[in-house]
Amino acid sequence: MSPINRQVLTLDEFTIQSLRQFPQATGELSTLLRDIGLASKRVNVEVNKAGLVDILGDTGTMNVQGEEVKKLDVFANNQFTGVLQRGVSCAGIASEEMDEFVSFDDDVSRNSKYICMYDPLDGSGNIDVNVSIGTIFGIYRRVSDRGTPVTREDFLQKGKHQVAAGYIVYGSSTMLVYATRRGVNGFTLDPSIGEFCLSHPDLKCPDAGNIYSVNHGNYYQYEEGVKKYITLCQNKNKTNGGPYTQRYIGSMVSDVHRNLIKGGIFMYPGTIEKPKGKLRLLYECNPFAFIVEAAGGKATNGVQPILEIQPTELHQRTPFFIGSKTMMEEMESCLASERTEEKIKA
Ligand code: P6P
Repeated sequence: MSPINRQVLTLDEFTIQSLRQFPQATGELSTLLRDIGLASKRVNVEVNKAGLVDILGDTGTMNVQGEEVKKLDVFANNQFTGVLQRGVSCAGIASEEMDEFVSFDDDVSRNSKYICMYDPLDGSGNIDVNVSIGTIFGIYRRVSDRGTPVTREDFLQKGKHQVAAGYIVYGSSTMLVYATRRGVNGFTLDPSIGEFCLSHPDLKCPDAGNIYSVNHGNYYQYEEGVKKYITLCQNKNKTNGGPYTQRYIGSMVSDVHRNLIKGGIFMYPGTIEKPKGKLRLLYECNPFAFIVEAAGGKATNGVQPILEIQPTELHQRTPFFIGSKTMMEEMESCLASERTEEKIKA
Protein backbone atom coordinates (compact mmCIF):
# COMPACT_ATOMS: atom_id res chain seq x y z
CA MET A 1 0.00 0.00 0.00
CA SER A 2 1.46 3.37 -0.99
CA PRO A 3 2.22 5.68 1.97
CA ILE A 4 -0.14 8.59 2.52
CA ASN A 5 1.54 11.40 0.64
CA ARG A 6 0.28 14.71 1.95
CA GLN A 7 2.61 17.29 0.46
CA VAL A 8 0.08 20.09 0.36
CA LEU A 9 1.47 23.20 2.08
CA THR A 10 -0.72 24.94 4.64
CA LEU A 11 -0.91 28.75 4.67
CA ASP A 12 1.37 28.85 7.71
CA GLU A 13 3.93 26.54 6.06
CA PHE A 14 3.76 28.61 2.86
CA THR A 15 4.32 31.96 4.61
CA ILE A 16 7.17 30.50 6.71
CA GLN A 17 8.71 29.01 3.53
CA SER A 18 8.54 32.48 1.93
CA LEU A 19 10.15 33.87 5.09
CA ARG A 20 13.05 31.40 4.78
CA GLN A 21 13.69 32.73 1.25
CA PHE A 22 14.10 36.27 2.61
CA PRO A 23 16.19 35.98 5.82
CA GLN A 24 16.09 39.76 6.30
CA ALA A 25 12.30 39.61 6.62
CA THR A 26 11.05 40.10 10.16
CA GLY A 27 8.09 37.72 9.80
CA GLU A 28 5.59 40.47 10.68
CA LEU A 29 3.81 40.18 7.33
CA SER A 30 3.62 36.38 7.64
CA THR A 31 2.16 36.78 11.11
CA LEU A 32 -0.38 39.32 9.87
CA LEU A 33 -1.51 36.98 7.09
CA ARG A 34 -1.85 34.13 9.59
CA ASP A 35 -3.97 36.40 11.82
CA ILE A 36 -6.24 37.13 8.85
CA GLY A 37 -6.46 33.40 8.12
CA LEU A 38 -7.53 32.75 11.72
CA ALA A 39 -10.26 35.42 11.66
CA SER A 40 -11.58 34.14 8.33
CA LYS A 41 -11.88 30.61 9.74
CA ARG A 42 -14.02 31.96 12.58
CA VAL A 43 -16.17 33.95 10.13
CA ASN A 44 -16.48 30.87 7.92
CA VAL A 45 -17.99 28.86 10.77
CA GLU A 46 -20.76 31.43 11.26
CA VAL A 47 -21.36 31.95 7.53
CA ASN A 48 -21.72 28.20 7.03
CA LYS A 49 -24.39 27.86 9.72
CA ALA A 50 -26.02 31.23 9.13
CA GLY A 51 -29.43 29.68 8.54
CA LEU A 52 -29.37 27.81 11.86
CA VAL A 53 -28.53 30.48 14.38
CA ASP A 54 -29.76 33.95 15.14
CA ILE A 55 -27.04 35.62 13.11
CA LEU A 56 -28.99 36.31 9.95
CA GLY A 57 -30.80 39.51 9.22
CA ASP A 58 -30.21 43.12 10.07
CA THR A 59 -28.92 44.79 13.17
CA GLY A 60 -31.40 47.57 12.62
CA THR A 61 -28.54 50.05 12.07
CA MET A 62 -27.04 51.72 9.00
CA ASN A 63 -23.33 52.02 8.25
CA VAL A 64 -21.47 55.07 7.02
CA GLN A 65 -22.42 53.99 3.51
CA GLY A 66 -26.10 54.29 4.38
CA GLU A 67 -26.50 50.52 3.99
CA GLU A 68 -28.29 48.14 6.37
CA VAL A 69 -25.77 46.48 8.66
CA LYS A 70 -26.24 42.71 8.85
CA LYS A 71 -25.44 40.84 12.07
CA LEU A 72 -22.74 38.89 10.22
CA ASP A 73 -21.17 42.17 9.06
CA VAL A 74 -20.67 43.17 12.70
CA PHE A 75 -19.45 39.72 13.69
CA ALA A 76 -16.93 39.63 10.84
CA ASN A 77 -15.70 43.15 11.54
CA ASN A 78 -15.16 42.27 15.21
CA GLN A 79 -13.24 39.11 14.31
CA PHE A 80 -10.79 40.81 11.93
CA THR A 81 -10.34 43.86 14.13
CA GLY A 82 -9.84 41.66 17.20
CA VAL A 83 -7.14 39.36 15.82
CA LEU A 84 -5.22 42.28 14.34
CA GLN A 85 -5.44 44.28 17.58
CA ARG A 86 -4.20 41.29 19.60
CA GLY A 87 -1.46 40.56 17.05
CA VAL A 88 2.07 41.94 16.76
CA SER A 89 2.06 43.22 13.18
CA CYS A 90 -0.68 45.81 12.79
CA ALA A 91 -0.70 49.38 14.14
CA GLY A 92 -4.23 50.22 13.05
CA ILE A 93 -7.11 49.47 10.69
CA ALA A 94 -9.82 51.03 8.55
CA SER A 95 -13.00 49.10 7.81
CA GLU A 96 -16.09 49.51 5.66
CA GLU A 97 -18.09 48.98 8.85
CA MET A 98 -16.46 51.83 10.79
CA ASP A 99 -16.78 55.56 10.14
CA GLU A 100 -13.20 56.34 11.20
CA PHE A 101 -9.88 54.46 11.21
CA VAL A 102 -8.77 52.82 14.47
CA SER A 103 -5.31 53.24 15.98
CA PHE A 104 -4.34 50.28 18.19
CA ASP A 105 -2.98 52.17 21.16
CA ASP A 106 -0.86 49.65 23.01
CA ASP A 107 2.94 49.59 22.97
CA VAL A 108 3.30 46.52 20.74
CA SER A 109 0.78 47.70 18.14
CA ARG A 110 2.11 51.23 18.16
CA ASN A 111 5.52 49.83 17.17
CA SER A 112 4.12 47.66 14.36
CA LYS A 113 4.97 48.58 10.80
CA TYR A 114 1.78 47.65 8.95
CA ILE A 115 -1.76 48.94 8.70
CA CYS A 116 -4.68 47.00 7.22
CA MET A 117 -7.88 48.07 5.46
CA TYR A 118 -10.78 45.71 4.84
CA ASP A 119 -14.35 45.10 3.89
CA PRO A 120 -15.04 42.39 6.47
CA LEU A 121 -18.01 40.91 4.66
CA ASP A 122 -18.69 42.09 1.13
CA GLY A 123 -21.98 41.16 -0.49
CA SER A 124 -23.70 40.82 2.86
CA GLY A 125 -27.05 41.51 1.21
CA ASN A 126 -26.69 37.97 -0.16
CA ILE A 127 -26.21 36.31 3.25
CA ASP A 128 -29.92 35.65 3.84
CA VAL A 129 -30.31 33.92 0.47
CA ASN A 130 -27.23 31.70 0.68
CA VAL A 131 -25.25 33.35 -2.10
CA SER A 132 -21.46 33.33 -1.63
CA ILE A 133 -19.90 36.37 0.08
CA GLY A 134 -16.39 37.46 0.93
CA THR A 135 -13.79 39.45 2.86
CA ILE A 136 -11.41 41.84 1.07
CA PHE A 137 -8.22 43.25 2.60
CA GLY A 138 -5.18 45.36 1.76
CA ILE A 139 -1.96 45.74 3.78
CA TYR A 140 0.39 48.77 3.69
CA ARG A 141 3.52 49.86 5.49
CA ARG A 142 2.57 52.78 7.70
CA VAL A 143 4.06 56.15 6.66
CA SER A 144 3.84 57.63 10.19
CA ASP A 145 6.61 56.99 12.71
CA ARG A 146 6.58 53.67 14.54
CA GLY A 147 5.92 54.17 18.25
CA THR A 148 3.20 56.74 17.53
CA PRO A 149 -0.53 56.33 16.83
CA VAL A 150 -1.39 55.82 13.15
CA THR A 151 -2.63 58.85 11.19
CA ARG A 152 -5.08 59.40 8.32
CA GLU A 153 -2.14 59.60 5.89
CA ASP A 154 -1.32 55.95 6.70
CA PHE A 155 -4.66 55.01 5.13
CA LEU A 156 -4.75 57.52 2.24
CA GLN A 157 -1.92 55.86 0.32
CA LYS A 158 -2.16 54.95 -3.38
CA GLY A 159 -3.06 51.31 -3.96
CA LYS A 160 0.30 50.71 -5.65
CA HIS A 161 1.91 50.99 -2.19
CA GLN A 162 0.16 47.87 -0.91
CA VAL A 163 2.61 45.30 0.45
CA ALA A 164 0.00 42.55 0.13
CA ALA A 165 -3.70 42.23 -0.65
CA GLY A 166 -6.18 39.39 -0.64
CA TYR A 167 -9.69 38.12 -0.24
CA ILE A 168 -11.55 35.20 1.28
CA VAL A 169 -14.53 33.79 -0.65
CA TYR A 170 -17.04 31.89 1.51
CA GLY A 171 -18.53 29.77 -1.26
CA SER A 172 -18.94 26.09 -2.18
CA SER A 173 -15.50 25.89 -0.62
CA THR A 174 -13.77 28.60 1.40
CA MET A 175 -10.71 30.04 -0.30
CA LEU A 176 -8.13 32.61 0.74
CA VAL A 177 -6.28 34.24 -2.15
CA TYR A 178 -3.51 36.74 -1.53
CA ALA A 179 -0.96 38.60 -3.60
CA THR A 180 2.44 40.09 -2.87
CA ARG A 181 4.88 41.46 -5.40
CA ARG A 182 6.10 37.89 -5.79
CA GLY A 183 2.79 36.63 -7.13
CA VAL A 184 -0.71 35.40 -6.32
CA ASN A 185 -1.51 32.17 -4.47
CA GLY A 186 -4.81 30.53 -3.53
CA PHE A 187 -5.49 28.40 -0.45
CA THR A 188 -8.55 26.23 0.08
CA LEU A 189 -9.79 25.55 3.61
CA ASP A 190 -9.55 21.85 4.49
CA PRO A 191 -12.21 21.46 7.22
CA SER A 192 -10.75 18.10 8.26
CA ILE A 193 -7.63 19.81 9.62
CA GLY A 194 -8.96 23.39 9.89
CA GLU A 195 -6.14 24.74 7.74
CA PHE A 196 -5.96 26.72 4.49
CA CYS A 197 -3.98 24.55 2.04
CA LEU A 198 -2.21 25.69 -1.11
CA SER A 199 -4.56 24.72 -3.95
CA HIS A 200 -3.91 27.40 -6.60
CA PRO A 201 -0.16 28.17 -6.71
CA ASP A 202 1.04 31.10 -8.82
CA LEU A 203 -2.42 32.18 -10.07
CA LYS A 204 -2.44 33.99 -13.42
CA CYS A 205 -5.32 35.95 -14.93
CA PRO A 206 -5.83 34.66 -18.52
CA ASP A 207 -5.08 37.43 -21.06
CA ALA A 208 -8.36 36.66 -22.82
CA GLY A 209 -11.72 35.46 -21.61
CA ASN A 210 -15.36 35.25 -22.60
CA ILE A 211 -17.16 36.28 -19.43
CA TYR A 212 -18.41 39.82 -18.90
CA SER A 213 -19.91 40.84 -15.56
CA VAL A 214 -22.07 43.96 -15.22
CA ASN A 215 -25.44 44.91 -13.76
CA HIS A 216 -27.64 45.32 -16.85
CA GLY A 217 -30.27 46.94 -14.65
CA ASN A 218 -28.23 50.15 -14.84
CA TYR A 219 -27.65 49.92 -18.61
CA TYR A 220 -29.45 53.13 -19.57
CA GLN A 221 -27.51 55.10 -16.95
CA TYR A 222 -24.08 54.10 -18.28
CA GLU A 223 -21.97 56.37 -20.50
CA GLU A 224 -22.02 55.62 -24.24
CA GLY A 225 -18.64 53.88 -24.24
CA VAL A 226 -19.79 51.36 -21.63
CA LYS A 227 -22.97 50.66 -23.62
CA LYS A 228 -20.82 50.26 -26.74
CA TYR A 229 -18.62 47.69 -25.02
CA ILE A 230 -21.61 45.74 -23.65
CA THR A 231 -23.09 45.59 -27.17
CA LEU A 232 -19.72 44.43 -28.48
CA CYS A 233 -19.72 41.61 -25.89
CA GLN A 234 -23.24 40.62 -26.91
CA ASN A 235 -22.22 40.49 -30.58
CA LYS A 236 -19.22 38.23 -30.02
CA ASN A 237 -19.46 34.92 -31.85
CA LYS A 238 -17.21 32.10 -33.01
CA THR A 239 -15.72 34.25 -35.77
CA ASN A 240 -14.64 37.15 -33.55
CA GLY A 241 -13.39 35.50 -30.37
CA GLY A 242 -16.78 34.67 -28.84
CA PRO A 243 -19.35 33.72 -27.91
CA TYR A 244 -19.22 35.65 -24.64
CA THR A 245 -21.40 34.86 -21.66
CA GLN A 246 -22.76 37.26 -19.03
CA ARG A 247 -22.24 36.23 -15.41
CA TYR A 248 -23.12 38.54 -12.51
CA ILE A 249 -23.63 37.15 -8.99
CA GLY A 250 -24.01 40.52 -7.26
CA SER A 251 -21.17 39.58 -4.91
CA MET A 252 -17.97 41.16 -6.21
CA VAL A 253 -15.63 38.72 -4.46
CA SER A 254 -17.26 35.80 -6.29
CA ASP A 255 -17.50 37.60 -9.64
CA VAL A 256 -13.89 38.78 -9.63
CA HIS A 257 -12.61 35.44 -8.26
CA ARG A 258 -14.30 33.54 -11.11
CA ASN A 259 -12.98 35.97 -13.74
CA LEU A 260 -9.48 35.85 -12.24
CA ILE A 261 -9.37 32.08 -12.68
CA LYS A 262 -11.33 31.67 -15.94
CA GLY A 263 -10.62 35.03 -17.60
CA GLY A 264 -13.22 37.78 -17.92
CA ILE A 265 -14.08 41.39 -17.14
CA PHE A 266 -16.01 42.83 -14.19
CA MET A 267 -17.47 46.31 -14.47
CA TYR A 268 -19.16 48.56 -11.94
CA PRO A 269 -19.24 51.82 -13.93
CA GLY A 270 -20.45 55.20 -12.80
CA THR A 271 -24.10 55.96 -13.56
CA ILE A 272 -26.18 59.12 -13.96
CA GLU A 273 -27.40 58.72 -10.36
CA LYS A 274 -24.00 57.62 -8.99
CA PRO A 275 -21.22 59.04 -11.21
CA LYS A 276 -18.59 57.55 -8.87
CA GLY A 277 -20.29 54.16 -8.93
CA LYS A 278 -20.89 52.08 -5.80
CA LEU A 279 -17.63 50.32 -4.92
CA ARG A 280 -15.15 51.73 -2.41
CA LEU A 281 -11.62 52.51 -3.50
CA LEU A 282 -9.61 51.77 -0.37
CA TYR A 283 -10.87 48.38 0.78
CA GLU A 284 -12.63 46.92 -2.28
CA CYS A 285 -11.07 48.20 -5.50
CA ASN A 286 -7.44 48.72 -4.47
CA PRO A 287 -6.97 45.20 -3.05
CA PHE A 288 -8.56 43.55 -6.10
CA ALA A 289 -6.61 45.80 -8.47
CA PHE A 290 -3.36 44.79 -6.73
CA ILE A 291 -4.25 41.09 -6.92
CA VAL A 292 -5.46 41.01 -10.54
CA GLU A 293 -2.56 43.14 -11.81
CA ALA A 294 -0.09 40.91 -9.93
CA ALA A 295 -1.73 38.03 -11.85
CA GLY A 296 -1.31 39.81 -15.21
CA GLY A 297 -4.71 41.53 -15.56
CA LYS A 298 -5.66 45.22 -15.48
CA ALA A 299 -7.84 47.51 -13.32
CA THR A 300 -8.90 51.10 -14.03
CA ASN A 301 -11.56 53.63 -13.09
CA GLY A 302 -12.09 54.18 -16.81
CA VAL A 303 -9.58 57.03 -16.86
CA GLN A 304 -6.49 55.91 -14.91
CA PRO A 305 -5.15 52.78 -13.23
CA ILE A 306 -6.92 52.12 -9.92
CA LEU A 307 -3.57 51.70 -8.16
CA GLU A 308 -2.51 55.23 -9.19
CA ILE A 309 -5.53 57.04 -7.73
CA GLN A 310 -4.59 59.34 -4.83
CA PRO A 311 -7.25 58.71 -2.13
CA THR A 312 -8.71 61.71 -0.33
CA GLU A 313 -11.36 60.04 1.86
CA LEU A 314 -11.58 56.68 3.67
CA HIS A 315 -14.89 55.68 2.10
CA GLN A 316 -14.63 57.26 -1.33
CA ARG A 317 -16.18 55.38 -4.23
CA THR A 318 -14.84 54.85 -7.75
CA PRO A 319 -16.05 53.48 -11.07
CA PHE A 320 -14.37 50.08 -11.40
CA PHE A 321 -13.29 47.99 -14.40
CA ILE A 322 -11.09 44.93 -13.79
CA GLY A 323 -10.09 41.75 -15.60
CA SER A 324 -8.25 40.10 -18.47
CA LYS A 325 -5.83 42.36 -20.29
CA THR A 326 -7.22 42.06 -23.82
CA MET A 327 -10.81 42.48 -22.66
CA MET A 328 -9.85 45.54 -20.63
CA GLU A 329 -8.04 47.06 -23.62
CA GLU A 330 -11.08 46.48 -25.84
CA MET A 331 -13.32 48.08 -23.21
CA GLU A 332 -10.95 51.08 -22.84
CA SER A 333 -10.96 51.66 -26.60
CA CYS A 334 -14.78 51.75 -26.54
CA LEU A 335 -14.71 54.35 -23.76
CA ALA A 336 -12.10 56.44 -25.60
CA SER A 337 -13.88 56.35 -28.97
CA GLU A 338 -17.21 57.44 -27.51
CA ARG A 339 -15.62 60.13 -25.34
CA THR A 340 -13.88 61.49 -28.44
CA GLU A 341 -17.23 61.44 -30.30
CA GLU A 342 -18.89 63.31 -27.42
CA LYS A 343 -16.11 65.94 -27.43
CA ILE A 344 -16.51 66.46 -31.18
CA LYS A 345 -20.29 66.84 -30.76
CA ALA A 346 -19.88 69.20 -27.79
P1 P6P B 1 -25.56 46.01 -7.50
C1 P6P B 1 -22.39 43.93 -2.82
O1 P6P B 1 -23.34 44.75 -2.12
C2 P6P B 1 -21.53 44.85 -3.67
O2 P6P B 1 -20.88 45.78 -2.86
C3 P6P B 1 -20.55 44.03 -4.49
O3 P6P B 1 -20.12 42.89 -3.85
C4 P6P B 1 -21.34 43.73 -5.74
O4 P6P B 1 -20.53 43.51 -6.88
C5 P6P B 1 -22.18 44.99 -5.91
O5 P6P B 1 -22.37 45.53 -4.62
C6 P6P B 1 -23.53 44.69 -6.51
O6 P6P B 1 -24.20 45.92 -6.64
O7 P6P B 1 -25.87 47.50 -7.54
O8 P6P B 1 -25.23 45.47 -8.88
O9 P6P B 1 -26.57 45.18 -6.77
